[in-house]
Amino acid sequence: MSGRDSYYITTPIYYVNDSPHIGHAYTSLACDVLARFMRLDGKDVLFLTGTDEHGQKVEKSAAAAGLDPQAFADRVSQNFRDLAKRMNFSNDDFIRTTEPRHITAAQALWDKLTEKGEITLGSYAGWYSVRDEAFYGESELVNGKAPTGADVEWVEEPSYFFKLSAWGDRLLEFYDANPDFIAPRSRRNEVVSFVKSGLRDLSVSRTSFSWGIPVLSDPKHVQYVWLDALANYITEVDYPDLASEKWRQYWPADLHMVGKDILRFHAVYWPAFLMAADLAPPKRIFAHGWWTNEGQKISKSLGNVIDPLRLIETYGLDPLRYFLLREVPFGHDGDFSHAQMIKRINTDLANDLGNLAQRVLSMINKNCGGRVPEPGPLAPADETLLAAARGLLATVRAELAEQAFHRALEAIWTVISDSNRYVDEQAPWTLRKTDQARMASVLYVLAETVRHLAILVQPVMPDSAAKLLDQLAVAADRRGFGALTPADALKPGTELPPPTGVFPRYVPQDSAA
Ligand code: ME8
Repeated sequence: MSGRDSYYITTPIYYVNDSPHIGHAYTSLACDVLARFMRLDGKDVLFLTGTDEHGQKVEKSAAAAGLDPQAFADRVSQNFRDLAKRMNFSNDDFIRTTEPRHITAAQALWDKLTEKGEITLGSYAGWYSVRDEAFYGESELVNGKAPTGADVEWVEEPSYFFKLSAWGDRLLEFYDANPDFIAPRSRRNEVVSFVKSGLRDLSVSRTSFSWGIPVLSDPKHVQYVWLDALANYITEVDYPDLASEKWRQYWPADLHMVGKDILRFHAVYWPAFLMAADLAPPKRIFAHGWWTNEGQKISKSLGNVIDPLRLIETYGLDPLRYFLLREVPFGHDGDFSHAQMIKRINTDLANDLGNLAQRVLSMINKNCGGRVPEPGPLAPADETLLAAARGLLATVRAELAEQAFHRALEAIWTVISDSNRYVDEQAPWTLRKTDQARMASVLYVLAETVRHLAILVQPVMPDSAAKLLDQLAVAADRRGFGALTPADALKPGTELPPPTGVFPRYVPQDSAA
């Protein structure tokens, strides 16, 4: 074991019935930023994403594409791996539920639940939605459809059941004892009232199709896709080998990040399965909100699916990463708008951060011989700005502990505004003529502030931050948060490379967007 604190974070594993879109990119991006943040903060991070490849929905999509399910899954799963690369996600592994390691783990979990008397054979008659891969009670239907609007079909088949009905009180006790388990708070209340309204036993096997993990003791049955899928989180850490280093280091997971659509599976079924198998539930589930496109629900049939690759081509990767986490308070629903995207690029990135860095670096280049200037005695305004920069890590850490990306970024941008105000007030271009020693101090304070800002924006905009840090000649091993101390401050006299702009303005072209 590494001896460092660990941080295990997961994305949902995405169905391979569809191409990746902005919603998938969003969830994984949030995880990537947390994973990068925790690494820079000295933690031993395990960041997992992957694809969910079994179930009726995938089987149907494969048939529609004229492929056998495995060949179809291979193809679509690759699209998700490609997206992860293009989005610069730093996942440590990519899991597929068709891999032997996962099949072994999911079957071991099934056997454990059976051995504990938590799974028994019965028969299911009721409504099933293939799109949601979920069972619905008669009373949950709205105008003959699932509450999500998905079509349902009547299913009657022999089925194994998980005794979920017996877990209500223990789940409620668990939520009580772990008030931060479900976030945001409004979602927690939803889950608690769902559980309080009474849980029914859950059908956990299917016989009417075969694209799934076989139940070893009764191979006519395949596992219900959600039992199979959720198990991916423990497959990764070597389940059922509870003596393994990976298990001991990383389980329970620190955070399962999900969209609000799949909260119930993660916050109700999953902890019940785990507790029933004598395993600890994860520490936290965060259910984020839903993106719409210029006010409309995103759907294939409306033809308004937002392709993240297209957005990267148009706006650049780091601006997209910044926009997605800055624009909408994390946890709320959000609307994607090109106009807003352009506004953020031109205001927050080009005008605020870009302009600050560019002004400071080019003044140093022109007036200080291209070397980090030597500061004289610091004035109160200098101390105030440096203190604000040095105080940022604690604020950002506290905000990200609650997955409040927008507030973490807001805090960073407050210091960027302070810095721009300080440049205007101190007017180093005037000092150049009147007091060069004071100009050197001002430029030093600014460069040191930009060093803090660049280190702190690395999780969100890794490439752009690296360019800024290169321009400040910060060594590769001095870019972690451990370097956010006066001991690691820029050394006067250090030669700096010629500055180049890092955050260009976006100028719309006819073909853009
Ligand atoms: O549910 N806005 O997979 P899935 C925001 N395989 N996020 C969105 C979104 C949108 N418009 N659309 C999708 C599954 N998402 C299961 C998960 S986990 C053990 C199994 C994101 O491919 C969001 O994170 O349908 C949502 O929860 C997820 O994609 C659903 O992905």
